[in-house]
Amino acid sequence: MYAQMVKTDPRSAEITPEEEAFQARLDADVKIEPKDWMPEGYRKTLVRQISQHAHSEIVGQLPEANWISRAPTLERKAILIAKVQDEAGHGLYLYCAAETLGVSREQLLDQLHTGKAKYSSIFNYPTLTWADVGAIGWLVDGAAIMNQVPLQRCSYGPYSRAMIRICKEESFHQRQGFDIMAKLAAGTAEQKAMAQDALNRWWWPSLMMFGPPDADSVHSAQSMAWKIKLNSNDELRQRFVDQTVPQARHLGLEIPDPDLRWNEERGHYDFGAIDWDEFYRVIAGQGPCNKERLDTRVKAHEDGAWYREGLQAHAAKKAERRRKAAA
Ligand code: BYC
Repeated sequence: MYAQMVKTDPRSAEITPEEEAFQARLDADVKIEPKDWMPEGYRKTLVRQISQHAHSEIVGQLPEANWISRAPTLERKAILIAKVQDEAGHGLYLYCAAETLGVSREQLLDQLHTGKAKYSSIFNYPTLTWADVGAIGWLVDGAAIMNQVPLQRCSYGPYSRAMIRICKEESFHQRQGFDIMAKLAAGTAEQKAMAQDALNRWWWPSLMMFGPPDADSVHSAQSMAWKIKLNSNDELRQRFVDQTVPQARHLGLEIPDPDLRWNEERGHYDFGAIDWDEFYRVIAGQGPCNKERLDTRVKAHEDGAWYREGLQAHAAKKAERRRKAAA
């Protein structure tokens, strides 16, 4: 379906003087701030991307949180708790960035809970063993960093600034995942097999995180012209493969792709075909864990209603006291 949609070059369409001035600011790398004029499409695209990103951080806590109670040592447990908490923080920075575009937190959450807004495909896969926590840190956070480092330079000020802190924390996450994999890969034959099995299951879904191939990407051309995206999906996917293959070799693990080979001419690894049918099934809600993830999220939101109400009542009381003191 996506492949059949027509992409237009935003610069070839007729543009108003306001739009022209806006594009000139983007071309000069001047950041756009919340109160600046912006085309409605720019605002909507940002809300879509930032909120999808925020939802991914929040839903992304679930597969790993599943292992907090079963982490193999106290140290691993403490590290994993810190990582999962970091993801909650990332969600909050990103919801705040989206809110600067005139959309409320309630609206954003409602879109997630009713299935209207997407979150990353990767979080619809199960975490079956402890090695999956390592593979998520190494591969999923690794892919996230590859995508998010350029976003620190994106054109929208609040989003680009949120990404700076997020990227710092994601690199710690990636290192902790690699460390888990390194320990397992250097352990007993059974531990090494567990690491290999996790790599086998997470490799292809990690490549899908970067989105559909450029030829089928609906939003890339416009988002790149607006500097909401700085690189194409395929470009970042290739960078990720090039960076990760030597890391797998260092671990003594094998990437589950018989077509993977170094291409001297291109200066990149060639890799096998991605199962895009699987990707579209997962983002359409038919992945292995979509229902479980959404049900868990909705239940957590409903269970937390009393707490949100309490916070609001407390804030209202404080404001009332301040008003009285000032009168
Ligand atoms: N999953 O035109 P395209 C993390 C959708 S990491 C689900 O190329 P775009 C974390 C896309 O939304 C993950 N849906 O889209 C890591 C669009 O559908 P709609 C979060 C996907 O936006 C570790 C359609 O496919 N990172 O948070 O130009 C621990 C066509 O695609 C996916 C971000 O969100 C996918 N993988 O490019 C915890 C980074 N890929 O919206 C947490 C910011 C595509 O028209 N986002 N779709 O219905 C981006 O950079 C871009 O949005 C993407 C997609 C590269 C993901």
